[in-house]
Amino acid sequence: MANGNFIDYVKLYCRSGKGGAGCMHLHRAKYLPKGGPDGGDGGRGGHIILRGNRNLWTLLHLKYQKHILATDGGKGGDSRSFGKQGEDKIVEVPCGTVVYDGDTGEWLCEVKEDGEQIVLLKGGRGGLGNWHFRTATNQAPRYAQPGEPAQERNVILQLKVLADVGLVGFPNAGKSTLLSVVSAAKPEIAAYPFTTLTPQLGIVSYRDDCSFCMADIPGIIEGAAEGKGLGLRFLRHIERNAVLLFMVPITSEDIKREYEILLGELEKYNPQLLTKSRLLAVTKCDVDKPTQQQLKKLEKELSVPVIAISSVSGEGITELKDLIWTELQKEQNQVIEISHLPMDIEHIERDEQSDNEDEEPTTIYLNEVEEEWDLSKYADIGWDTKKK
Ligand SMILES: Nc1nc2c(ncn2[C@@H]2O[C@H](COP(=O)(O)OP(=O)(O)OP(=O)(O)O)[C@@H](O)[C@H]2O)c(=O)[nH]1
Ligand SMILES: [Mg+2]
Repeated sequence: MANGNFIDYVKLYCRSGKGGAGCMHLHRAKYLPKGGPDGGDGGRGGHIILRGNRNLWTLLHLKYQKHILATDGGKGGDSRSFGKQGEDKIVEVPCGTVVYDGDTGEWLCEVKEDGEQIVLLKGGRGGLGNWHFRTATNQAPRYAQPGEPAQERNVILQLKVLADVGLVGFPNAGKSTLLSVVSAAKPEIAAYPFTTLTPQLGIVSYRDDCSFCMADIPGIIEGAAEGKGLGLRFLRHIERNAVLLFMVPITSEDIKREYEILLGELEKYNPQLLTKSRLLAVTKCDVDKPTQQQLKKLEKELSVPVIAISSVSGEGITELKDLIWTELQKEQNQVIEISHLPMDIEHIERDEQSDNEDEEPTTIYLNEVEEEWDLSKYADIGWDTKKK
């Protein structure tokens, strides 16, 4: 997928449908001038529903769709007929979409699974028709309930891709090369930093029928938390990975220091990231072979499993897959819950300025009856509220 097509942030204005008004109607037929109240109920307004879809993996389809509006419920009719129900608006989103309030940045909900549906905004209930209000003392109620108002809200959808393993490393560490070797993904690979500009996903098949998902994110550098390099914007894509695979090339001057810098940057972004299982792969081991003692020493100093790999010669790749699989099977890595910090909407690292200036329709729905009831037309048939 081309880089420009990976959209992981959209801001939308959503509005559900308002409920239809109940009907005020008095039945009248030939030889039956006082047929009684028979106004039907209004229909429910349409909901705004988010639905997870595993076939999507970007929010691109919503990029140019700024307003999502469900339709209103229809008014009730005479003969106790119900108003039409408003049409629900179903918004398909990739699994792993997190929803924030567009004005306050407050976390609202999260769509995790394929087919999971979340009602973001409820449609208003339809009002009751005057048939419901008939009593022994008021046999001709000349009022009906109005429909409930619609709900409206600005929301921000942010995608945090759901993968099992996330690759963390400096630029040029060989992350994309590993992904291309173990999966069918075809990320861009080159000998210059920041080749990868958007997250890439790959499905790694393991042994017979097993597989897991691997996410390659753009390289991180020291000071990323202060916005250096591509910053930490993409780190949210590893927030929900069960295992983090750190990658440091053997050519690095100080593997330990490089690992610690990466860890420090992750901590600055979200300290919860440090609670995840970690593995360290020393990459490019075809260039220079580390000794067993060196690896053991690293393992001890950093208290993390260390493995030497080479994507070029294939050395250590099977062992790495075994290691990742064993980690993924551990019980503590099965549930990947993470609390989503509220979004700082003042400082979003996005060029969405123009979008924010979009004029949103300022529709205010009050609990009002939609039409004035014309009572005079009933005067001549003897239906009068003053008359007992
Ligand atoms: N010799 C050798 N070279 C490798 C190996 N893995 C990657 N490289 C080379 O290292 C360079 C960078 O590889 P990438 O996979 O693009 O690195 P990256 O970590 O994805 O880099 P960014 O996307 O910029 O963050 C490329 O020139 C690769 O050919 C390896 O196992 N052995
Ligand atoms: Mg890359």
